Amino acid sequence: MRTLFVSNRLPVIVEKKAGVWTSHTSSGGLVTALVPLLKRGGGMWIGWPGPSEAQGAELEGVLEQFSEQQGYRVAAVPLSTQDYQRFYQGYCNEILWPLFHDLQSLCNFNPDYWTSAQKVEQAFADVVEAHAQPGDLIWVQDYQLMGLGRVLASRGLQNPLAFFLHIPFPPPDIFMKLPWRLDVLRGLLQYEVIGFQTRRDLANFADCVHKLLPEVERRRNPEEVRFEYEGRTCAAGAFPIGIDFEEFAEGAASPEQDARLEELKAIYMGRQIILGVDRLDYTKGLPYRLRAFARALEKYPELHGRVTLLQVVVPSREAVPQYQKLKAEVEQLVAQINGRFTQPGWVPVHHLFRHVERTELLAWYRLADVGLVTPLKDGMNLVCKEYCACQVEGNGVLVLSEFAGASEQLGKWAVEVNPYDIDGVAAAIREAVLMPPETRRIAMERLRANIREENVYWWLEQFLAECRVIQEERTERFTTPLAR
Ligand code: GDG
Repeated sequence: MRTLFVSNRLPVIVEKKAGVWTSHTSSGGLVTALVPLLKRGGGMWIGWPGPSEAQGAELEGVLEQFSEQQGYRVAAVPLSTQDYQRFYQGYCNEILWPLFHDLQSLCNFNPDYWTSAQKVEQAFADVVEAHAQPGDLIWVQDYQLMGLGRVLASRGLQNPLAFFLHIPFPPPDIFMKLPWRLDVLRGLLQYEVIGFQTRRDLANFADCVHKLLPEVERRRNPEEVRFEYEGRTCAAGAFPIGIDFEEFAEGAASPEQDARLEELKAIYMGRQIILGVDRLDYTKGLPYRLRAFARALEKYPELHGRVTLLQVVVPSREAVPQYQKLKAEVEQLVAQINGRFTQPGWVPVHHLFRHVERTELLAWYRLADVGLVTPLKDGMNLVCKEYCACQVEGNGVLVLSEFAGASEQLGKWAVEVNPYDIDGVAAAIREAVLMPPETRRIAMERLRANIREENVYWWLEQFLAECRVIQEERTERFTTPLAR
């Protein structure tokens, strides 16, 4: 089955270098996993090419060149500046993102954003329609394009439609705040397969359908929930996304990394490194984490001089005021902690506000004695999986929020925390730092085995297998009466 993969952003960065338009692929586990599928099946990736200045024929030329270089085709959905602002920055980042992470007080339910979202969905549908061939699987990615299934179905497109949500799905009392809740739910039910990251999200979705659309029939099986709506069947399941484990593990164990590790160890002089790596985002729980670290230093003086918190914060969504406020709050907390606890030769928090090169990131993942991953809510969280994959010596301890999707798979071998519980996270930091080597080794071995097995290729295969099952059932339903 050929796949048309649709996401808000294309995996391509278009830029002008020395007066010439160039393009290169944006890296990431999802791209790595999907590219072989696209190359093999002759599929295509459809999405917005990002805020580049290239337009019309010029843009098409760059993307044509990109398609030839990469061995799979891409097609662009152009968006005007106003659509970008109202749809992406507004509807996606000021409404869906906070609401789906249970932070409804941060939402700005501006009705113009919704109007814009519908316009953008039509623009995506135009491009999908122009490229879809009969039988192609149309696989839509993430919350930005939840409504695309509805538009495609209303245009009479007969292709199988699938959707994967990378972020959490909220429980009914939060989802109900969305003024367009019925449109969104009805839209999702147009997909034949919906993938969520966890059973928690699947259960929340099923509860929302039950509460808001009681007429929809549903059947709960152990692994999935089936909904019957307007003559269509929608199968929803939990498909936790993984990483390319081998790529991280091998990258972290390379000879260059051995050398870099020695350098870093010399710099940190035997101190335990507690590592945090996050996009600047209020869902990642940075202020709570910093307060918990301060609390740990306050309550457990034995940690003084013995630990360093290395916190990488990657700039993100800088145009949104809440993100500017968060940046200032993080900087203030870091300054307060360092001002209060620094001693000659020891600065407790090393804070980097920038994107870090991948090779350096792998070195830090390998070096760190503790991976501190405490989002307030997260669809999955890949950082915790990458950290464990890079723990080639197997000595690290994962401290993990119970509200990260990853806790369903990894929680039992991590030190689990409620990220809002400052005393609890402080105690977990101490527990992790003081954990005996044998206990660390056993837990890290189990974590790594799970992440190696349930990797990004496993995720892809599970999801596509479900799509094939649903397709076969659909074909049977349509052909059986004729056969009789
Ligand atoms: C969404 C969902 C879900 C970070 N800093 C640097 C850097 N990174 C890379 C990490 C990791 C990625 O960014 C972050 O992934 P997360 O999963 O933690 O978070 P989101 O970006 O919010 O992703 C999330 C995910 O989709 C997948 O379904 O897990 O829940 O919110 O890969 O390595 N990479 C480099 N330098 C950095 O400084 N090179």
